Amino acid sequence: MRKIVILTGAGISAESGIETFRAEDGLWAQHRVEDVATPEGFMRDPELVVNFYNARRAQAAEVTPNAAHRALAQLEAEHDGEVVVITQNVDDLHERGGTQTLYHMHGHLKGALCASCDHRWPAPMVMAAGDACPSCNAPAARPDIVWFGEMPYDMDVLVGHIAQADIFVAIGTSGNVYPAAGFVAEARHAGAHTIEFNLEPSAVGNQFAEHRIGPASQTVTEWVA
Ligand code: BJW
Repeated sequence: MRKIVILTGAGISAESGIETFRAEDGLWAQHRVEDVATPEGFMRDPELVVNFYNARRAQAAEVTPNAAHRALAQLEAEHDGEVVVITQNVDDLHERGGTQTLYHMHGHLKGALCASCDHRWPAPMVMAAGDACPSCNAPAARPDIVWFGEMPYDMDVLVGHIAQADIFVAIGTSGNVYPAAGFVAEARHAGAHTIEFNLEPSAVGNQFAEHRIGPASQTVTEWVA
């Protein structure tokens, strides 16, 4: 009963119509990372950041899971052993595609977080800068997103899953952002077979034992079949 741990990134949602970050016309070509994806950027201009995530939330609500999301749910349903999906994505396409065991290590567009007391609650479709926290009442609502310099969620649990993996798979992630980019090294250290699914080898591509090159909707579906 082999345990499969799967890390996904923006590339798995690209064919659903959500831009990736580091493509030539991706999100970081349109917005300065320092402005929209750091706590310092949020302190400088909360309205800019909240509007950036309002637009992303609206876009995510309009798209649907693609064949790669559905294939992972099928794998989980049919595999004789544990399947764990760790996503860096903040959309809900894995959930809507049917995946059950899922970790959002970089947070979620559907969440709001109090910058003052850390209380979490469901985000409205349109957040406003200065919205009050329902728990402490501070005007400190922010998107529940892990920005640069912040600790990704559930790290202890994720590291435990990776240490037990028999197969570690990364799908549609550029391998530029840590700690996620370091998971392949941890999985290899634990003795897992490692497979990368991408349009091209990632920044940590040389650490994978096997590569499946091409659009995830095809390569992941073929792998699961
Ligand atoms: C397809 C496809 C198709 C396209 N089919 N494939 C120096 C060295 C090492 C680390 C650091 C350092 N300086 C600073 C750091 C730490 C920093 C970091 O990594 N910085 C780097 C830039 C160097 N990391 C952090 O700050 C993290 N926190 C942290 O480290 O805490 C301390 C800690 C210590 C010890 C243990 C644990 C923690 C936090 C990182 C937060 C990242 N946040 C973001 C934005 C918020 C979310 C959002 O707004 O959506 O998360 S950044 C952005 O990048 C987003 C993504 O989740 C993340 C990864 O991007 P992803 O998914 O890989 O997308 P792309 O666009 O880069 O790649 C897409 C890929 O898909 C490409 O390869 C395409 O080819 C492929 N593709 N179509 C298959 N159809």
